Amino acid sequence: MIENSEQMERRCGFVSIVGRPNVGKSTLLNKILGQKIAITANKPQTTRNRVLGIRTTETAQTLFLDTPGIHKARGKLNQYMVDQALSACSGVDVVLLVTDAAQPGKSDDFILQILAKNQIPVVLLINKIDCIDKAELLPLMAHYSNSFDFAAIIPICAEDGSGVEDMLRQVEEMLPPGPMLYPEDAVTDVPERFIVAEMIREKVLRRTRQELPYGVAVEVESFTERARDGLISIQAVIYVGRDAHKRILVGKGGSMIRTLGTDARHEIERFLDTKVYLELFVKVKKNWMESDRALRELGYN
Ligand SMILES: Nc1nc2c(ncn2[C@@H]2O[C@H](COP(=O)(O)OP(=O)(O)OP(=O)(O)O)[C@@H](O)[C@H]2O)c(=O)[nH]1
Ligand SMILES: [Mg+2]
Repeated sequence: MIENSEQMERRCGFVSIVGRPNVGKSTLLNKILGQKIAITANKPQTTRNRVLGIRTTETAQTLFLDTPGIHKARGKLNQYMVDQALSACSGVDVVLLVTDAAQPGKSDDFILQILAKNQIPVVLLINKIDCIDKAELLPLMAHYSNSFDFAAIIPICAEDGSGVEDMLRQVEEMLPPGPMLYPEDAVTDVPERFIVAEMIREKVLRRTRQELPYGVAVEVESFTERARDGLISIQAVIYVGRDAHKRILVGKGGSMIRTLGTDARHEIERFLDTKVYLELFVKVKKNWMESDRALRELGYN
């Protein structure tokens, strides 16, 4: 009997996903969960908040924290983002440090110095291995193992999932035994409204260039379900810091905002698994990224 109940006990713990911007942290979280809850884009500084992703199996409940990319922060919004990431480097059971196989030259030394102080096991994930020759991998792994005492070094491709199952097994074994902290079917603790706002921001990120994407914030103002047919009606505001950015986002005769609306609606419908009516507005909040008050209002505090 005792042996049986011991076998039944799951492991449970927190695992942070950290690394430089754009290395594939959020792509990895979505792959782990088999569902998209974190937005991704081929631009640095996509993620701005910590996002919890919960994976429950027969043997463990692993609580993953996706974090913003760690970089030299200039400005208040960026400082908030880096603080979010750094605070996830302590008080957790395992840290996953994600790097980009194709850009190994860019140093992770700053992050490693912080991790070295915290005495938490660090697993190095060399991501985007689809972008390099197989022959380059072993020297790369050797280079990393000389630079830090990693608990493991695992090559992965977050996009197609190669190596991810193997990594999950290894990470599970590093967690302490303990009761589950979330219901078995929970995937995240962030509200649907937040994910919807993020999905709209993702579409802006993917359709715009230069400094515009970094000056965008999205707020869902209303989110209501129609009793008759379950259609969800969403009104959201896209905030920009400058008049010129508003003109770009609205586009000629409203063409850009219509495209963004269609892109976002498709994604939100997939996420909520129902028909959605989406209305987008663009408003200027002058230089909001440097205003403590505006940052607070937009949830960056
Ligand atoms: N080729 C390839 N591309 C990948 C892989 N994983 C992620 N990417 C791409 O890398 C880009 C950045 O991915 P994200 O998941 O947004 O990166 P991130 O580390 O969360 O970025 P920040 O939130 O800005 O810190 C996206 O264009 C992804 O599609 C991979 O395994 N292979
Ligand atoms: Mg991200």
